[in-house]
Amino acid sequence: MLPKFENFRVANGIRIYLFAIAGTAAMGIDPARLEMLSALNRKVLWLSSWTIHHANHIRPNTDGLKVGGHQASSASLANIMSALYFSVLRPQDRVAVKPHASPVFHAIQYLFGHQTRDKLENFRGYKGAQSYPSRTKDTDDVDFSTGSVGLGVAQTLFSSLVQDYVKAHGWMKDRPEGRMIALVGDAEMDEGNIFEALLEGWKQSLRNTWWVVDYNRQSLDAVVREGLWAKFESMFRNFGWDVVIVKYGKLMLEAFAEPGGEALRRWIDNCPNQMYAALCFQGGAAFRKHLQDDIGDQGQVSQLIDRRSDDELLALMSNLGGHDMASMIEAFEAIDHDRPVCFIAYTIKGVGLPMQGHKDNHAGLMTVAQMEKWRAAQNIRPGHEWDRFEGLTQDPAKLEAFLAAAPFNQEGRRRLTAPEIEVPRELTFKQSSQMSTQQGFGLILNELARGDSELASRIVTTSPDVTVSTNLGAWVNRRGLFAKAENHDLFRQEKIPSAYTWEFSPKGQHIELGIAEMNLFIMLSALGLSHSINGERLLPVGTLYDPFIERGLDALNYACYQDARFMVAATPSGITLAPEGGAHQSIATPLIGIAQDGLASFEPAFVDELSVIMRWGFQHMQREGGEGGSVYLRLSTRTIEQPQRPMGATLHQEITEGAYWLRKPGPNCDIVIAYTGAVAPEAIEAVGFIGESHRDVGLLAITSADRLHAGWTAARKLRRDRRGVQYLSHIENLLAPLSRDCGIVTVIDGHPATLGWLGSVRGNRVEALGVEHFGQTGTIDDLYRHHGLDANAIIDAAESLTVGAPIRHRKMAV
Ligand SMILES: Cc1ncc(C[n+]2csc(CCOP(=O)(O)OP(=O)(O)O)c2C)c(N)n1
Ligand SMILES: [Mg+2]
Repeated sequence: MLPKFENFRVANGIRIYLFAIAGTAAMGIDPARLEMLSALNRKVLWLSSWTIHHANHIRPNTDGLKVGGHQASSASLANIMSALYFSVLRPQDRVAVKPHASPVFHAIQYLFGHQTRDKLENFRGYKGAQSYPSRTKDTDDVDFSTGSVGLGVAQTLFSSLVQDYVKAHGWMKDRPEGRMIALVGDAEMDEGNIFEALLEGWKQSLRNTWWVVDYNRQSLDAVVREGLWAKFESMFRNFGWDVVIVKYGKLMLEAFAEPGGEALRRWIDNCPNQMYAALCFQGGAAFRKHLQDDIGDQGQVSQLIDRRSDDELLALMSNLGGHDMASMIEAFEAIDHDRPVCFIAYTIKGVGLPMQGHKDNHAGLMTVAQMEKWRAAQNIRPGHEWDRFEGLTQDPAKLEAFLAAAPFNQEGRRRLTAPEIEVPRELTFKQSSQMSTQQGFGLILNELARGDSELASRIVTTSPDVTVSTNLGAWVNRRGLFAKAENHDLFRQEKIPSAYTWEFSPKGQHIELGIAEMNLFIMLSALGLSHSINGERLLPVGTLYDPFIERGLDALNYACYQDARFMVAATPSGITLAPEGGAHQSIATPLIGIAQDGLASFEPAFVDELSVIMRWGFQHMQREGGEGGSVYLRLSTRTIEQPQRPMGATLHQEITEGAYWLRKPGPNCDIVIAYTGAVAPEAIEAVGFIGESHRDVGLLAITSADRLHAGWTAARKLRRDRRGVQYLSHIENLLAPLSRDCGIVTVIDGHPATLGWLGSVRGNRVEALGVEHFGQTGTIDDLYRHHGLDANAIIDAAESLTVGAPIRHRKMAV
């Protein structure tokens, strides 16, 4: 079915609709519906501007800081969002709102009755409506958090892929497929992660995704380059998207149909972005002058212009497609397929406000006088600014009924839930005496893949082209790769020997990504919200090389911010990946692990610890609210001797709380070695030498500096908040038997500050060993010696802490 647009052009076989038809009747949009939508749009524009104004000019300011908010960016999207939320969106659709249009979102929810006046009055204040839409902090059903531009956009794409995954696995049941929609700033499109996502979407046959570009041709600093739309258009088409350009509104189209209208259209098309923006700011008289100077000598155009007052002329020239309700509704409703669509909607930043079009309007605020004038113009009585329908001429009962009938609202709140998936009592693996944690990770997943637990059926693995090198191969061999269509491993069919079977099918449980760590984390973010978006729980496990966490860090932070639940195994890590060299060696990641909110970080030394941590992790990923979160496993390729030991409940608990005594300190302990991860053999060896002269030396195995530190700070806060409470954290309990004189040497293949804080727990002196400088290639021995992580470095550090009690034994060079 063709949309009833008046005009389109065909480029490479794709219809690009340029403008809406003049006159609503011909479009088939019920005029009464249009009237309601236009009225609500006016209200949304008012409420979003007023919310920001109130926060900046009316609410008492106690710290002198500008509160801020983006009136111009909000105005730019008010009409498009009104069209979507009040009419086009269905309950199953999910939206990522341009971050700085947050006030528009909250205004819409306020009109729906899902947002309180209190929160709007407290916009950007403590526990008020958030500056940028937040799934976790806002209370009005934000579908996807946004804030760091670009990430929310990509999230919609991956969320659509996840929906396809859920459907292919037979879990959608009767739920209709939703559209994943991003409202995108035109300058937001500069973010590279969007392009990375586009390519991945193409590879994975993306469907059900709409991106609506708010094409106001302004960024934060300036007016954007000419012709950007054409780059967008060809790029999106190149990736298999349909492109719909909504450039002119109804008033414009009517004018174009008048004698001389074609010349006006040509003038608009050729007007440079800066000039158009400047004229929008200056107003009707300025437009008249420029039009007359440029095309006023053509009789019919002059008459066309002269027939309009300055205000009418400004209204005409501001009537770009994105600000025209009928045009936007028509453009959205014309889509009758599930191909991805990019809408490029022409808009004016700050439309309808005094700062419209001004190049400096990004953070601009209306003055009190401007707001007063605007308020009066809209018949809004002082003291009634928050009244939902104040100043509208429509019957409030009809507006109320229209809102109640909006399709978006028909199924109530939008957060779905999913039951918890049972985690087996133990995650087993094939033991051997020498192993690395990375190898153990692969073995544990392999064992899960062999079984038929519900847990295994809900695990989805994903990796940015490092599936094999992070030991996911065995899992993938058994569980297959996910694709909407089957695709067999040709090497296998041709009987060419290979350790890996690369079979794609709709039932596969591994999503192979291209090399883009941003995509990995946004994919994990989308998979990790499936319980809430699709009502079906997935337990995503992603793998990458540890140093490249930093490449995807903002996306990791974003995923945690919106409370997505996933497990990430980062391997290999540190300088222990020795021959791989400096740029592959991660120094800062343990500190990221400590500092990243929503992420419990672990660095086990032994595979039995890892299996306990993974089991705990799968439960942690499913716990409600602040109790749960995501899990980061920092692993290693270093093969080390594995302990053969019984694992009782206490040890299980200690491992997940972050530490246990591998060798308990004796009564006269004056030195403790506390180690994390792959340096365990050096720590054990050093303790052996030290023990020759210091019999009571203790060896503390730290499986999670993050959990230990978090427990310690939480306990102190608890004691401060509730005086008299005697609660001690795990690390305080562990260190309690030590005397103040006991020194602690900490050692980790990562930044020494990760464990350096241990000395503050009970006032023990600390020597913190670790890596502070970019490394180089070499053997593990070479590099541990170079960075001071070897047994002798640990012994030297211990000696510096023991007063008058030298450590006589050292490891001999081999
Ligand atoms: C990753 C990131 N970098 C920078 C910013 C700061 N910032 C917020 S909005 C913006 C400009 C956005 O322009 P555009 O996308 O065109 O939106 P408009 O305000 O024009 O609607 C910038 C640079 C941010 N929020 N996130
Ligand atoms: Mg812009």
